[in-house]
Amino acid sequence: MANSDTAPQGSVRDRRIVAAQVIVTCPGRNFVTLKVETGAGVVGLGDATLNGRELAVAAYLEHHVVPNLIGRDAGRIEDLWQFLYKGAYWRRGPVTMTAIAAVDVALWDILGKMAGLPLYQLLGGRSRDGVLVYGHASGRDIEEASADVGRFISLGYRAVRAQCGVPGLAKPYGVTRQKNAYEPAESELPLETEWSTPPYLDLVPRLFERLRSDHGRQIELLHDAHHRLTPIEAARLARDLEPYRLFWLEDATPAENPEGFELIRRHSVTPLAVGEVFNAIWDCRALLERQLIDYIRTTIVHGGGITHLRRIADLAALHRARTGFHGATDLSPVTMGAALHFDTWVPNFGIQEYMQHSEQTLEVFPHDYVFRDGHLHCGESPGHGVGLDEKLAARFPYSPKQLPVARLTDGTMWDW
Ligand code: EZ4
Ligand code: CO
Repeated sequence: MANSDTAPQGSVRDRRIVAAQVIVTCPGRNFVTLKVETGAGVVGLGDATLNGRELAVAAYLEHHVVPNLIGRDAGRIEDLWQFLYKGAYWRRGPVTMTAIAAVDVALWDILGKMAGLPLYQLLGGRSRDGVLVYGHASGRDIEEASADVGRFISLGYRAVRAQCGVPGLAKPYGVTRQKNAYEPAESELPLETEWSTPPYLDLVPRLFERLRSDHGRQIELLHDAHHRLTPIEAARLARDLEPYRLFWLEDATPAENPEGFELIRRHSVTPLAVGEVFNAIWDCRALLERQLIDYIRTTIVHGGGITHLRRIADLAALHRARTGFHGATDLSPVTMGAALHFDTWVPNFGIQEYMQHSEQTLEVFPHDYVFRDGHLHCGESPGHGVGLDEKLAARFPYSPKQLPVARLTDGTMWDW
């Protein structure tokens, strides 16, 4: 029944899914990719990477999703989404929603290739010329962080996230020791890092005071508190940062409890961004409906794919919130490609995070998006425009890595 509208087996219009394969590769960091193929030989790719928990999604796909795909019509994107979401009975959660996203993105990719159209065109066409992105600057101290922001500006960036070492704390979030981009998942078992809020709250306003004085009022500046503050501490930081006009303050406090954001709102007009660890519209709902955030960060790979993100973006639009998709290096270039098409179309676009992948990663994932004048531009090739060099991928076997944990200086487990 589900396949009654597909063309004869093997014909050029045969949309039946004949194969689906999970490919795990580690070109510098781990990525999980789902490759779906139709009877007509059209191939679509979806990202299924969940940092530090990669094999859980790979197993979910291999054992519980792929057997359900074979023989189904790849053109029934909505119905397959509903089948995987409702049919599992066990709804939501990062593993399930990442697996659903991988299928969904692969099917949109196939649709684009069948139609001979870039994904943004299928969504409703172009709403803007390019996608404003922000890069990640960091430094061990304020001096270094400011120099790094300057480096991004000289590369053409119009928006930069700034993170900075905290005196007395080894390995704070977001600060890289090497020249390459910050990669938090660096050891097989979680690295134990130390956290203390008072010196951080003292430092961050001074960092942004310095950034405004060094780089002027035009550059957009962002900061990620990475869930480490209590609501009242977050309120104080948001208020202290007001003179420096941040584009946003991200993940100021854990968002399981939306009431925490009411406290922040009561005290500050610094724009707030939340949602990179969300995976469904239900996680976003209270924060959006109660006007508690300005940017929603839930992205395609962890939020059930394009089909579900459209709904989240529409809900955000009702409340004048805009998108600001997560774009760390632990989301593969496949997600970046799909996200850029979405960003090019979505009416309530805000900004896109852009942490550049390593050369090795980019070689494994040939792509057609380009960076120019502070913006990323999706390509015009059919689908999302990102491929996978399987031969090269096979040379980089999976390497187990987990994200760090954080403890207060007395040993108490804290939010990382
Ligand atoms: O720590 O994606 O805004 N970006 C971030 C990221 C997250 C990683 C976790 O896997 O917070 O750097
Ligand atoms: Co973040």
